[in-house]
Amino acid sequence: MDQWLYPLGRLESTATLTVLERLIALVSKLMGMPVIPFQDAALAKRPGHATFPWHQDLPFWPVDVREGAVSWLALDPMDAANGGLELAAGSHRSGIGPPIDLHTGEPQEGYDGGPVARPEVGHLPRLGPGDVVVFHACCWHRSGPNTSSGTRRAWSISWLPRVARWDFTDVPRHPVRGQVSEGEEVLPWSLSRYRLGPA
Ligand SMILES: O=C(O)CCC(=O)C(=O)O
Repeated sequence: MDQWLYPLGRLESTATLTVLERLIALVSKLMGMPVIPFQDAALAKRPGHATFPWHQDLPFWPVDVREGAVSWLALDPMDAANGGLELAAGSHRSGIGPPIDLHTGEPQEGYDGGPVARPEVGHLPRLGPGDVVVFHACCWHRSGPNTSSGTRRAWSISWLPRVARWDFTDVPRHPVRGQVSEGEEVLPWSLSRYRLGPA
């Protein structure tokens, strides 16, 4: 899959900011707490692109909280043939696991915990352009190979509770390191990165 980190930070489009503001309201309601966007990515799964293995997103995030959400907004129709997103319903309840190597599907090198139970069955929501699915950042998800002739694009945003702080202990190589300070609130960075109004 091709990925571009922080596309929103590079765009001048006010339409995109309107979508972001609507998503803030939606995700805050679903999470039952005020949330802030923390990173976003444009995703393109082209014909021939392979499986993206089962993983959770939270283990990749350099923060001190154990809660968060992901909004995954389809930009093209999505189905099994073009490598649609699959979610393992209820899997967030088993808590946070290790970061998964997205090439091998196995825990990243250095993981010395016990065996990792990965889901066997996924639920693939059928989405059209503009539809969004929101899931807990500990929900296991994957996508299959794109066997169709078209590109499947999406825009995903990661969301954190407003009170979250940076913690790079388990994620020392995150790209945001160097731009922020350990222990500082994520909020000011989020407001400035996403050009949102004052808190
Ligand atoms: O868009 C996809 O196929 C999967 C994306 C994903 O799992 C992720 O970005 O964490």
